[in-house]
Amino acid sequence: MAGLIERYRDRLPVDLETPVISLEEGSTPLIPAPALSKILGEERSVFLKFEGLNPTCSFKDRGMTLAVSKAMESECRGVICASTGNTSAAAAAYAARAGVPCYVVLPAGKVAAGKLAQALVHGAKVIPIEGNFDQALQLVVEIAEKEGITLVNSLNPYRIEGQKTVAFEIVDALGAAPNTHFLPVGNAGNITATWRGYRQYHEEGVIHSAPRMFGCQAAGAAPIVHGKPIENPETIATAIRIGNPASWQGATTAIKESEGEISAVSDEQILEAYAHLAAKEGVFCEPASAASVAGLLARHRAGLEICPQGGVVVCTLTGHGLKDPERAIAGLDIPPPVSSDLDSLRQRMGL
Ligand code: AN7
Repeated sequence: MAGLIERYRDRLPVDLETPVISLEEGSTPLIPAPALSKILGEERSVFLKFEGLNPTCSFKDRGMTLAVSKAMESECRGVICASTGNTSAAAAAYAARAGVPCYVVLPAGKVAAGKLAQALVHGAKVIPIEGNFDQALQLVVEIAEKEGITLVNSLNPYRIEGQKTVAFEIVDALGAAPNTHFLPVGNAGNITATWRGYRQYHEEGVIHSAPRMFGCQAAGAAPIVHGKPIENPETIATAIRIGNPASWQGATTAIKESEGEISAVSDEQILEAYAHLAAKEGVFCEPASAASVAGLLARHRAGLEICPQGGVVVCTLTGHGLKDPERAIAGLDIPPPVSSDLDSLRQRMGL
């Protein structure tokens, strides 16, 4: 399957001169979630758009293929981003592919191991700071401007343009828009982009209705819910540990236009959804991704309307569970070995 620039070329700001830097991103599966569908009942269907199956294992590849391709169209000294981890992994991979230097500025000690490994392996210059994501973003915006290095955070408009293709794929797979779409919100680029994709298909007449958009922030990092920036955001979902989202306005527009909502989910609710997805649906996503399903379950439990009887709900699972192996095994016991004979094995198997 070709990458998303080739597949959606007519709907993206590229022309035949644009060098395409692609790892064949997108075309991620829309996986039915029967256990969640059963919880909602009344023949509602829940689907998981599993963005963890992109080349660097998160949705960030969609924006990065376009941002780096456009950067290569003009003179490019290198690319830079601040990141809670996934943007840096994608930037590092696409920069490696393009053959340009990549600088990533990260909150020290707050990036999951898999993401840090990716940035390092792809040869990015990794710069941890004694500060959080919001401070890192301020710094990179300033240095990108002063040094003429291309910023590839979602302030770069091509990031959002690339990421809107997730909505195209969902509609292309379902043959219509879903009724409702849940997704995690950190810097709010993805909710902005996903809504833009639905709107574009709507304006083009590909779909005749658009879904209600439900954004889910972690309770300790929920500036949009509270209506003010959070100075010291905290959550176990480190990917969305963001206190002052760059695309705040885009998120509020998406919610208003789609008659959706932004809500906060606790770390406990996130971990419950994370465990449900792994144990009941067979899908392993990272904690931040599970915020979408946590938001769905919270809304269901509160008895609030999700979609009509027989309706369709999509939850974006933004990143792969293997990004954060420490979180995955936290609180679990790794069993000690048994001796290598059948009796010991049988005993351990509980037979
Ligand atoms: C798995 O990598 O901000 O609301 O620097 O990695 O578009 O920010 C990551 C964000 C959700 C939130 N799920 O998306 C970064 C970064 C995962 C993420 C989000 C992120 P936005």
